Amino acid sequence: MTSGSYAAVDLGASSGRVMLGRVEADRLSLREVSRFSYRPAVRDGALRWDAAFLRRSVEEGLRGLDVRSIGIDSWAVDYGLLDASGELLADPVCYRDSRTDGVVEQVLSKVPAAELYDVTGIQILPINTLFQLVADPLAQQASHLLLIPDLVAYWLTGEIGAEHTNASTTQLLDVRTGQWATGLMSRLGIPSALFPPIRRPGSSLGRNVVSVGSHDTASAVYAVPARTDRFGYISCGTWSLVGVELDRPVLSTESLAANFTNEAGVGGTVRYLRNVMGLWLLEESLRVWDLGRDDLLKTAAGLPRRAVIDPNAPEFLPPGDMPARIVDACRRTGQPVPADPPEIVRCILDSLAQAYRDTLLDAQRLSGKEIDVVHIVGGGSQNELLCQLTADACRLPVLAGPVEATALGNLLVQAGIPDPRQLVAATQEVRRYDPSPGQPKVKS
Ligand code: LFR
Repeated sequence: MTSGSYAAVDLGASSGRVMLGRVEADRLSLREVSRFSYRPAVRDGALRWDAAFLRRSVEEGLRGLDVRSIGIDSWAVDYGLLDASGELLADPVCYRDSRTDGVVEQVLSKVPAAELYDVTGIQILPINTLFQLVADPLAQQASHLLLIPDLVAYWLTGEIGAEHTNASTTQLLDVRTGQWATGLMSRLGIPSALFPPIRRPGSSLGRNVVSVGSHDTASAVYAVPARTDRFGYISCGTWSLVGVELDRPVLSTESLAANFTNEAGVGGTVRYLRNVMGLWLLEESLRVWDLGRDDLLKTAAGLPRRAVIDPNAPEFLPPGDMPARIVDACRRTGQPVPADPPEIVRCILDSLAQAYRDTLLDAQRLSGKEIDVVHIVGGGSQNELLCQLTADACRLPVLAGPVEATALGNLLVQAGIPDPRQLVAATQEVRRYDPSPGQPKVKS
């Protein structure tokens, strides 16, 4: 390992940050040096990210930093298309855009789900790059496709490549070989020439940029402060990524039916998990209400559990009036209808906790890996009510923190720390939540 200062560029769904980290054999500290907010907006007929704003914000955030190297991570599946001269053809489209409506069915009529899963090991979600590309008219015109962190790395270095952990989320990577699934691409009319060579976390890109687990979830899982391998994790932000870490993928029919994914982790691990819609449900609701989050959470903590929705229902994916959609889902399923914002917040958190429990039970059943603790990392680890409800639902202790797992995982790869989880556990704040006494025993 190399002690020193490192920069982590961490781009989320609603804001990006440049973090400055100091890594030593027994110390790990982190400071935010710049934060910039953005939201995808409808332009030229689609919900798009503002590439020029992202580029400017990252470059300004990094200016003047004295660091050994820079690592970049972001959300998965979205991409920019470049022309032959290396210019973006258009602003990248956000995975929440409706262009993928109906595309899953269209693709599955050409390549059956079982085959798609056997080749890629990836859960079938309409957001996946594969479905976005089939719906993208520019795909036939472009010369290169770069996933968001690879696009930022290209702006900083001029190098093109596809980092492995994030490339796995496209559903166009062969889970066995770790290389692009070109046979699958040609059957779907996706030009394989778009895809640059795969690079692994830890490799150097030049100009001080080092390839990290560029999928934010891969970086977050790398920094889970687990002290044993019998743990489940919830990487909890806009999405909640819920699962276990494995040495090899699970590609069984049962696993496909349960829509579990085998995303690539740092260091050859497999992130066996399912996406749960996550704090998006809360964030979108808060945007409608314009009420204080802390007060709402405090009131919600004093309420009983009443209605529970399926957070993964497709109707919750697009932006818009989230409270109305939640109320409607409760009414349609014949449950008590939440009457005010605190009741809706309580419904969201109870629904997430139940989805976490179901997902962790499924992960154990399908993989054969047993867990006796649940780690919650990311922004959601600060939500005390959610952590307690998760401990109660899972009937397992929850260890919450670090909040900045993604940025830490990014730095730890750059520094080449031999035992990253041990360093995180020894240096970062982690809070424990035990299941409340007197709760009924969970049946799987
Ligand atoms: C989390 C995340 C998830 C991915 C979703 C969409 O930020 O990267 O892992 O499924 O965003 O990209």
